[in-house]
Amino acid sequence: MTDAAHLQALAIEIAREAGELARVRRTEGVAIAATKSHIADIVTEADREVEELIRRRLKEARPDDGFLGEESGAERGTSDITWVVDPIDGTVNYAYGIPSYAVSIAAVAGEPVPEEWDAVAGVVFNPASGELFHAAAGSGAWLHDERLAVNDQPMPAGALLATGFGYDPSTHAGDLARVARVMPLARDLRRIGAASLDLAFVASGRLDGYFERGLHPWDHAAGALLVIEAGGRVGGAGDADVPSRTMTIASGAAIYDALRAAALG
Ligand code: LIP
Repeated sequence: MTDAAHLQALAIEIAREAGELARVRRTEGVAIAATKSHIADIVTEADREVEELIRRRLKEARPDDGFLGEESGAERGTSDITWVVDPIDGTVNYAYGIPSYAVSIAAVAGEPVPEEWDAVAGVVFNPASGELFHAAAGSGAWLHDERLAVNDQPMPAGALLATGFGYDPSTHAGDLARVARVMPLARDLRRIGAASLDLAFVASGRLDGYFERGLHPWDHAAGALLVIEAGGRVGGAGDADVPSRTMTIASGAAIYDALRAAALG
């Protein structure tokens, strides 16, 4: 088994265990543990408990690897691999009981920053739907055992796009202005509330494209690999054209340049 395949298999195993914990905690009732960047930016007790489980299982399996998690921060490893983890992406959906949230686990090689890393394996698991999206670099993107491909067909009615809005209300005017710039490309817009699922849906052809400002590395690390392995493009702003806090863009090649130009304004 290649390193990428091995890392993918480990991520799948851990994501399933972590996702089941998140699902059970949801049935027991969700407690808000704290707020972070803004009063709307919540973290639940389950977020913290699920990330602790993921971090513990990864340390048991691969003690020399690094870790970058939404809730417990960063730890440099001595191997070339860093695990980039969002324990419950779509936290507000999770807190409200909307069944669109996911455990997102990615293994990256190199410097643990999006501009530098090479994604090696990624898993996005929605415990509410049971859907597990996964990819290993060079081996395609999959939903269980179904091979995925982005939509690159002509879109005479326009593209089905998704986006998201930040927790800070002061960013909403800019986000809505961006939507206004992008809408001429769109047949309709979806707001799913979990970046990892938005990206998984682009990879699976359920969306034609996705754009969002303000994402963290753990929001897009696994989902971006899914899109690339499904034949799509992922990028952002600036010359490096990689996902960043400034912008994340994902689609098939047919609409990528137009979507990026409209989203960046
Ligand atoms: C969320 C993203 C979503 C975005 C939210 C939030 P979280 O991540 O997945 O796309 O619109 O503002 O950033 O906070 O649920 O891990």
